[in-house]
Order: sequence, then structure tokens, then C-alpha cells
Amino acid sequence: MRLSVYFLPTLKETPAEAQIVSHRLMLRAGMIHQEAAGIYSWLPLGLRVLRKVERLVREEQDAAGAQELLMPTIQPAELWRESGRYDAYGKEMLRIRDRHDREMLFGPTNEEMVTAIFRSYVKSYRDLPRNLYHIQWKFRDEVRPRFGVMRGREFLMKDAYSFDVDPEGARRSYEAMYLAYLKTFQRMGLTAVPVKAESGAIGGDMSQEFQILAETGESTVFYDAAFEEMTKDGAQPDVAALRKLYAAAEEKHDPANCPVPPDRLRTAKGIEVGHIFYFGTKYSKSMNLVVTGPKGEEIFPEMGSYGIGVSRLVGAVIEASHDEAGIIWPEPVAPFKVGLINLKSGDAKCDAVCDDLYARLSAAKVEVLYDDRDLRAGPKFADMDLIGLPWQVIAGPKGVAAGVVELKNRRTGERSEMSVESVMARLVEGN
Ligand code: P5A
Repeated sequence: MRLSVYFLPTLKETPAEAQIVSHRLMLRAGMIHQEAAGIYSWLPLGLRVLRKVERLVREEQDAAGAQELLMPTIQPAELWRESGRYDAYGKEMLRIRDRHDREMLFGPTNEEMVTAIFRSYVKSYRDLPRNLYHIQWKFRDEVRPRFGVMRGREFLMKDAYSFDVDPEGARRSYEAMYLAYLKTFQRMGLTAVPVKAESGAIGGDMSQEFQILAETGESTVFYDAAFEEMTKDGAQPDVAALRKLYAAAEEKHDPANCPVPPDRLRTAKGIEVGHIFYFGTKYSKSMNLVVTGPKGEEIFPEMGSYGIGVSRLVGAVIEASHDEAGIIWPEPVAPFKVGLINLKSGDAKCDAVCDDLYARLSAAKVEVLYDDRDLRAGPKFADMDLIGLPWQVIAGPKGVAAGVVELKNRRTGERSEMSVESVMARLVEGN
């Protein structure tokens, strides 16, 4: 993509309304545009990141055996009357009437709908287990939408729903999602601590939240110091060992009965990026989802639901990875892998070298944002640091005359001069 024609409205000034760094940087980097409190448009650069996060989440769901479907955003109130949640959900539910005065709602979650879908088709235990998921916009009329996409009213969620014959099966389904979540967050360059949690409006008796540790987090978590050691710098987490470590959300933490000695107990702020629930037969019973068992008996399937805040993750990654100059994208979710800066657009030699690099990188399927604008070097550097692409290739008249360009690593700041051929090799390798 050429920056001279790209829709990238970066801002120099820090927007006054943004209280946390990810919100400020997303506005300044031209990723999102606010339409109403907690409701955003995703501009081209932001959308590229959102799609990458979505793709990564999808890959790990598919790998764990979940199957994708797509349910609508608008739901009939009738479904929620069946489960008893229509009245219970309260003001967070956006209620709508259609032209026939039928009661509808913008879905805040899909337990009811997926249970009704399952009920329409599945009659026998032989058709279990199944896990169905979708990635769809949700609406929750939060009292205090804030922090940009981190606590929106409209937000993108991946929600999966498992159906099993018995509690043992349900536990296996839960464990499979737990593992998929650890892998998903790790691939995004994040350390997510799974903590015991309250199950709140979703219900059920077992639930865990995945918390990214960050100062701006809204929840407080308590955890064993061993977490830090085990998840340091890309260490491959030993899931079985992690699973044994103590971690709890504030509401679930009981200092009197905490198994971790005080010198090993850590407390930190966290951002909840995922939440998994096992709620047994809560919805199958209330909505009368019944299958026939091996002896002809009636079974209410055991269910769980598993959420990831896809749009929230875009903010969470920035909270975890930025510096004074801007965002530092981990490669798997970066909007482009490389930013190519032509320091003297219009100069025949610089243009020739940059155009050639741009064409060859693109042909090798390396995603490049090419700053071919007729601008001074200062603003070009500032914009490129702000939007945080993992690699920068900088080409100026002096280097070009000597047959070299500069390769800069956004995270470490390391710069090295090398030939166009070496840059090509470095950027194409492992792509
Ligand atoms: C699990 C999937 C559920 O809704 N039903 C289906 C269950 N869980 S949850 O914890 O309420 O939400 C799942 C994840 O969605 C993100 N999230 C939000 N993101 C942005 N803005 C919001 N207002 C918001 N509310 C929830 C969180 O990441 C949460 O873990």
C-alpha cells in the first residue's frame, strides 16, 4: 500500500477525551473513529489489525475442534423469555421493536440462540459432543463505556458454545478451550493469566477469566509469582504446571485460605480478554433441549460458553506493547510487516530503489506500507514509529548512492545498513 493514497488520518495532538494509552494511540494512529459513546468505526489501519486478531482466534478455535457458524446480531425477545434472562438482563440489553411491534434485541451474547439452533436438529447422544462458535458484533449498553474499544458498547466477540452428554465430557470441552486460549494469547505476544472468576450474568458454577497484566487494567488479580517465571520472554508455557498455580480475581480471593505464601503472592491490575464458563444444564433445562441417551433415556446436554473480546484485544495488545513514540505491534497482529520510508520522494534514484523494493516485497507477499509522500523526513519517521510496524526500511540519497538502505527494528530500535538484497532476504525469510 502506498501511503500517498492510503486513508490514514494520523493526529499529532493527543485527543483530550482519551484516558489510557491504547485509546490515545488508536485515535492518533488513525485506527478508529468514534460515532457515539462506546461505538466506533474501524478505519483501514485499525481494521487490518482487527482482522488479524480475528484470524488468529479463528485458527486456534478450528484447531481445537470448534466449528464456525454465524448467528445474527438481532435476536427475538422470545428466546430470552424462554431462558428467563429477558427481564433479568436489565438495562444493559438494547431492546428494539420492529415495524410489527415485535420485541427484538441486539444480542449481548448467544447462549439462548445457539441452544435453540441445537434443539432444532439434535435428538440423539450420538450427535454429541459439538462445539459451535462465531465471531460477531455484540451490544451491551454499558453504564460507563470508556477506554475506547476496551469497554465499548458495540464490540466484536468470539463466542463458542459446547454441548456434551455428561459432566466429564463437558470438562474435556472446557479444558480444550482453556488450552486454545493460552495458545491464542501467546501467539499475540501476550501473557494471559487464567484466574478463577464469578460467573455473573452468564451463570454456572465454574468460570475463569484470562487477564493480561497491565497497569490500566480494571480488575485486580492475585497470583503466584511462579507465573512470571513460567511465562517470561516467550517461554513455552507448561500448561499442566500453569494449571496448578494459584490465581484468582479479587472477588474470589480469600486471603485467609490462600495456598500461596505471602512472599510469593503477587497482585496486579488486569485486562480481561477472555472468559470461559461451565454452566451445566442451565440453558438445556430452561429451554428444553433434550437428547435421547444410549438406553433411550432423556438427557439434558451439559453446556459451556467461551468468550474472547476480539476488539478489546486490539487495545490490550497496545497496552502491553508501546513506547513514547507509539505502538509496537507484535508481528502476528501487525497491520503491515514493513514500513518502507523513501526519504526523498521525487529523487529519481531513491524512487527507483524504493519502487523496486516495494514491488519485490509485495510479490513475495510481505505486507508493506510504502511512505512515498512528498514530505520531510521528520514527520515520516514520526508517523512510522506511531503506527508501530515491526520493521522499517529507510532509503535516503546517501545510502542509495552507496548501494545500501537502513533496516530498523521498531521494538529494539536497532538499525543496520545493508544492501537491498540482504534486506529482501531478511524480510522474506520466515514470512
Ligand atoms: C462467553 C461467550 C460471555 O458473554 N457468553 C458467550 C459468555 N462472557 S463475557 O465475559 O461477558 O464476555 C466475553 C469477553 O468479551 C469481552 N467483552 C467486551 N469487550 C469490549 N467491550 C465490552 N463492553 C465487553 N464486554 C465483554 C471481554 O474480553 C470478555 O472476556
